[in-house]
Amino acid sequence: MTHHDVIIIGAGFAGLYQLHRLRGLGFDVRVVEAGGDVGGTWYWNRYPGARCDIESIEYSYSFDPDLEQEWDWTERYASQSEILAYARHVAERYDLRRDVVLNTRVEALDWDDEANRWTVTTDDGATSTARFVVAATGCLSMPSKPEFPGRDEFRGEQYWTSSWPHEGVDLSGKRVAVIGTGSSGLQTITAIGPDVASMVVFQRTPSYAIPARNGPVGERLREVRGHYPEFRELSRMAKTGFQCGEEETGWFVETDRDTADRELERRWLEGGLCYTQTFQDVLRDAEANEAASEYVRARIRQKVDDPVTAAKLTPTSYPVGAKRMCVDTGYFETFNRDNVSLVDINEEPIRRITERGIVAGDTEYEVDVIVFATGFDAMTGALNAIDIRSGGTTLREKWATGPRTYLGLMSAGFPNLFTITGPQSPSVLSNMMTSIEYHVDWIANALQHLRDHDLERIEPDPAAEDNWVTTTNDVADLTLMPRAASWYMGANIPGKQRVFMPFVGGVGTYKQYCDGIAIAHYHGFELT
Ligand code: NA7
Repeated sequence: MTHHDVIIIGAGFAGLYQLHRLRGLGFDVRVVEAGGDVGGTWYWNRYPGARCDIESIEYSYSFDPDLEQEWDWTERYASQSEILAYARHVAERYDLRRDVVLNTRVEALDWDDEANRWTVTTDDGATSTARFVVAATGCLSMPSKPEFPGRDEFRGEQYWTSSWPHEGVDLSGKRVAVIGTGSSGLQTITAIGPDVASMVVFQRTPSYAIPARNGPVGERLREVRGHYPEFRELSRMAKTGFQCGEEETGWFVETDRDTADRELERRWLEGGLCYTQTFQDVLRDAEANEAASEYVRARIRQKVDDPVTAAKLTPTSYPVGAKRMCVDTGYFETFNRDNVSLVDINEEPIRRITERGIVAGDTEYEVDVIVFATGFDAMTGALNAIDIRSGGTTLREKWATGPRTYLGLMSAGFPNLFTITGPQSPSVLSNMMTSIEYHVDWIANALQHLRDHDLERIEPDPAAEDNWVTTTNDVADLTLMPRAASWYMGANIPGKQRVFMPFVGGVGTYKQYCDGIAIAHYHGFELT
């Protein structure tokens, strides 16, 4: 049985950087990755049109100024293939692959309270031990595959956006059904619309989508490269871990209506996820939110020719931003095509899948291909898939009524186990790159501190954890975010406890909090 100082689970952007940082500090580290290559999310999600919706100048590592200068992004929003190429480049450039074991899934973690170490079991039957484990397992990495009766009978092809075939799929000239209209569904639908013979989209909840206004990044990249350190510092202190010109942002309630409308239009024309930052109170005040929501609804109605289809595509049941917003490049216009139609499954529920297609309401929709874009068991899914045991209990049992963590970094009773972008940290409400780098650095500093002080164990004090859980819930309740049945709430997974999982207080605030705790000798943690 091999022993390491640290075993990292996952070789996405979090795992790769954690390896680099800890190796630099002289730790003996091994990364275990289920996929056939590095890249995490960007390794698996290769469906047509897959693209990041955070700008490439922000969605990139900041830890090495040379890397920032040498990697050329081509577009404002990078495509999946470009981001995967970047992950591979990083793996090569820092010689990371020699410590990464691919095609191997971690199945169990067992804490030995005497020896202060974890036993890690993988799906090849092997076990190894480590003083520390870092779960870099991702927030949207455990696909949700809802059961549709009769699915096995379907004679055509079936694909999940979350595990798209690597050899690619030729959909041209085929009759295609797409189930799901979140970010993945939107991108797929927009990309394949012109190629397929016909497409029927099955929608449960319409999405708010803001135009991407994608294009070459050119001049902007050159400009930012001239002052990247200052640029990154602003992103680290921003609410979402990327910049939305927050310093200029006012409050809707203090703004006259004409000015407010002009501001919404400005943000709409700028494009992208900064839209909900138009005013400080969009995600907090119902009136401010309604103005922002209504602005998007009006734009959707303008884009879609058929009023009935437009009405179905227009979200009215929840506030903009309370579910993950989408960024689109012609999604709504796709429904103006003659070969594309929409089924609202609230009106026509999916009854079953047959050998020929999908029966919804009283109609059988005959298709050659079904694409499932049904999302993920977010934030806790990948962690709960591992049998994590300590002191006679499992993390899954502990989290049965919702995740409990201190700072989203550790969970009491599970010593020496860190979670990068874990629940109750800003994670999915932020630029993942900013949040990942922050957690990686925080964890690296903590391990260095332990080593320097001859300590071998760290875990949260249960009282500190209780306070953090209360704080995250209280902060969420100050916003409109819990007012939608979203995957932030676990609402997309039948039977999952509904509790708002990410920390909504902002990336900059969170950083100050965690920095302060580290400086105060890891206040709220027990170090032994
Ligand atoms: P999402 O955003 O969770 O979208 C999944 C979609 O699938 C969403 O429209 C769901 O409707 C729909 N869905 C889920 N289950 C069903 C069933 N059983 N029947 C019909 N429709 C269903 O996942 P994505 O992969 O699109 O995006 C994930 C993240 O990637 C995204 O937020 C960005 O961070 C990038 P619902 O809304 O739950 O009613």
